[in-house]
Amino acid sequence: MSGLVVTREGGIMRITLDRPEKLNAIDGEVARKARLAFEEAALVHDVRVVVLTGSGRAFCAGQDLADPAVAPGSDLGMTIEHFYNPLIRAMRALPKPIVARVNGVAAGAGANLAFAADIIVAARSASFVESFSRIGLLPDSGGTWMLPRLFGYPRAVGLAMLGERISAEQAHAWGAIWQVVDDTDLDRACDTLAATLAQAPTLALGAIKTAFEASANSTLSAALDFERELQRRLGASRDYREGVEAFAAKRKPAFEGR
Ligand code: LHQ
Repeated sequence: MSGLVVTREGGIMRITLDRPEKLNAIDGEVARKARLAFEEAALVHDVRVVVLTGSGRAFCAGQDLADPAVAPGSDLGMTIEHFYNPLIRAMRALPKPIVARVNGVAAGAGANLAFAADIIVAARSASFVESFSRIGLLPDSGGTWMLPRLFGYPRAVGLAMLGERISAEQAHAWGAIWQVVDDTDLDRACDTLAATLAQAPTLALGAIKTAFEASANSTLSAALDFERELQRRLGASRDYREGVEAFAAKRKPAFEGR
């Protein structure tokens, strides 16, 4: 697929933004294909983790600013409604873990795509920039929701208003990403992580994601109720049975994601 490469192997779906000459800037078509890939990941049992990354020196430079669809005066709301919002919704609704392998700069919607993943691993040379305010926009693709949660209000509003680029190390020091690794270790770190997640009890991981999402706007009491219902379902899963049996037998569990 032009602009996007999707592969599947060993329980892992890899989605690679692939327009390196434009730092993997995306347009509506690439966003649509990425959304379809996440929807496919939700439906296919054999996919137990998704790794999102970019080819070349960048992760993603956000919307392709040369795309006529976003020329000044055009209806940006339409582009967002048709392409970006469905993509972010598909990522957050996927009941399976998403690893962002941030191999280089992540700018604008590209940064917020990374932040919409569950586990963010960045190369030491990578960076994040909420570049929207530099061109007279506000952070979209979930940025206004995600940034205060990941960074806390003071840093989120600073990032959004100033549009300054921060290093992967800074993002890690601020607690917004899982891990920063040397560039040469990025593949090893992400492959290990993806392999671990691909053998994890997928239903439980999906429930964690669903419950965290729901808790963002709920009371503790409502979260307790929700946990009860999700745990009830997980208690009936094959993986719970396997987990308990493996624990008793002092062996490694072989989870199937069922
Ligand atoms: C690009 C881009 C790019 C095209 C680099 N487009 N060519 C959603 C939908 C609706 C409305 C609007 O908004 C959105 C969401 C958004 O994402 S809005 C925000 C869009 N993104 C940006 O504003 C980021 C623009 N890019 C940059 O600030 C820099 O390029 C970064 C910080 C990403 C990287 O800087 P450098 O490493 O110095 O690289 P560079 O600037 O030299 O870029 C390399 C090439 O990539 C260059 O092309 P050229 O032909 O001169 O080599 C750039 O024009 C091209 N490029 N981003 N978004």
